[in-house]
Amino acid sequence: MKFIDSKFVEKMSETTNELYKHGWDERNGGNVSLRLTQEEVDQFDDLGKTIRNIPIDFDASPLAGQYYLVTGTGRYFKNVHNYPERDAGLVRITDEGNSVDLLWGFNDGGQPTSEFPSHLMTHIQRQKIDSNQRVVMHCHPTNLIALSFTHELDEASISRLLWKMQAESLVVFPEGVGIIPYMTPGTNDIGQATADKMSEYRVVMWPHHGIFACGDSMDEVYGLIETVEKACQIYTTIKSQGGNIEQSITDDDLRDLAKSFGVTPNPDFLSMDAVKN
Ligand code: 2HA
Ligand code: ZN
Repeated sequence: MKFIDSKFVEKMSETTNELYKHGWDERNGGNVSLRLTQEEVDQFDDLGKTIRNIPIDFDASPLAGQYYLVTGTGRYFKNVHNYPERDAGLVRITDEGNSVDLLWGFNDGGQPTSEFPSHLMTHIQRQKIDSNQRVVMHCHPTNLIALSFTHELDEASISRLLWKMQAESLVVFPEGVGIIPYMTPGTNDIGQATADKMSEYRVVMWPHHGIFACGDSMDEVYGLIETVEKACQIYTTIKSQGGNIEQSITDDDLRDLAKSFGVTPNPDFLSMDAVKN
């Protein structure tokens, strides 16, 4: 079987297209990486040899030997589903961790996303917590970015706000939303700051820029971003309806939700002491 016909390329194509259609990845905005296992890679006849080696300028040696299907730098998400072999690539992290071997894709000379440091640093961090960690996704959701201008950049305050915008929020991101300061994209510094937050969160807000999220599957991470952005959109809509909140989800309601769905809310943002019986 050829890799181009795989479910991995299909899922990458479908997801980047969905992200584009939501308006969260204008021009070349956004990037996705998906880890594949050795067994998965071994199924394909055409992944035998290295096409070329691509240097990276940070130490990815904790991921040595791992495989990542990743979108390319400068590529437009509106195009990936038509040109996956040009706009995405499958790479293997070399043993030294300072470069990747290209096994498939980037067939016009392309390279992994400019946010590859943030992706790989996040993979390193999350694999310490969750051995099933596979996906990192970055995009530019409109309402979340808007919120980073109008709301104080406080993790407790924004997490509690988003939990109260819809019943689903607390169940999908009980740990809340991490926030880093505004930082220059594409740098190792933003990568390290993001990865540090990923020790506690699966979603990190990049103020005035977008969102970084991670998890075990494409659908799960996409769904996480969708749920956060939906909560932000409801907040935008409330403000555009005049902003008066006549009634809302209370802290007791959040505690009941947590109990009912068996999730543990971040204790810094919601105490479970007062659970109603
Ligand atoms: O890939 O979104 O943050 C383009 C970006 C950079
Ligand atoms: Zn971006």
